[in-house]
Amino acid sequence: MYNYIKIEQKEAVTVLTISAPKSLNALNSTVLQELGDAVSSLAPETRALIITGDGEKSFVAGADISEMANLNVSQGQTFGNRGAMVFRKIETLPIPVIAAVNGFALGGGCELAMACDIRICSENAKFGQPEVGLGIIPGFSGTVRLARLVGMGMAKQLIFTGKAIKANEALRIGLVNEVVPQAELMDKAMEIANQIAVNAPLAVSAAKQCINAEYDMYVDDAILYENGIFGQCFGTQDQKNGMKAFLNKEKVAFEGK
Ligand code: CO8
Repeated sequence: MYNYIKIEQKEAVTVLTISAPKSLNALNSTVLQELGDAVSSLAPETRALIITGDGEKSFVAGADISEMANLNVSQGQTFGNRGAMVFRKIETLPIPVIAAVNGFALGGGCELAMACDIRICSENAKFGQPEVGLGIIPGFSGTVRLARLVGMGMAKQLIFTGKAIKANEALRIGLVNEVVPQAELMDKAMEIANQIAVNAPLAVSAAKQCINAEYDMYVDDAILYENGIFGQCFGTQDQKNGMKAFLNKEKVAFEGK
């Protein structure tokens, strides 16, 4: 169905693999289009999405440099916007998204990982924003998200120098949550996804919506926003079933209602 995207459904978890091996999974327009289509048509039973790259060398080696080389100003903006919109779609999906970073996450690859909710990586992973060495800036929202994740000073150093960092440094600065051996990467991603998938889906989704929306709000507005969504949880069957099961010392299978 797709040329560059592989989809595997493992019960409530979808694994999406970007596969453009000739260019280390670089993002050309078609890959971006397919990525956007794939995340828009996930199976309805999906409660967590894992995004990874094909092979053991690269997650995504960036936007496709051969496609960008001859763009003019407006074409550059169009290309940047295409990636930015797909990544925003991922960031605002109603389910959690885990990036399982299996190698190079450079430029658009690092930006894709940052649009995911949770990042784990293999020991051989490398992260960086090398764009200024190509005469451009991060254009898939890297200047927006990197500072929010690792702080302004570290983000500026990474973007101004263009230097890549290893997995353990990414862990130290908070760019990834966990580093594991390559052979354990997908098991670890599945473990986290399954821990999410057993919880009440509407509540998980509401929590994601709150964390995303409240991050940039004035604290009193954020507290009010959370309160509104918290109250709505009590209108769900999952809340009734979850609390009843706890009080009766039973297990609950949430229905997402
Ligand atoms: N685009 C296109 N092709 C690529 C890319 C890429 N980003 N990365 C690797 N490739 C290709 C190589 O050209 C090579 O192709 P070929 O075999 O035909 O020569 C193949 O993949 C294998 O790559 P290497 O031989 O270079 O493999 P190495 O192991 O020697 O090096 C590296 C691996 C370090 C990852 C190296 O390939 C590299 O530096 N790649 C480029 C990394 C980079 O600069 N990424 C950022 C790109 S810019 C970007 O992402 C901006 C995002 C925002 C865009 C906004 C638009 C306006």
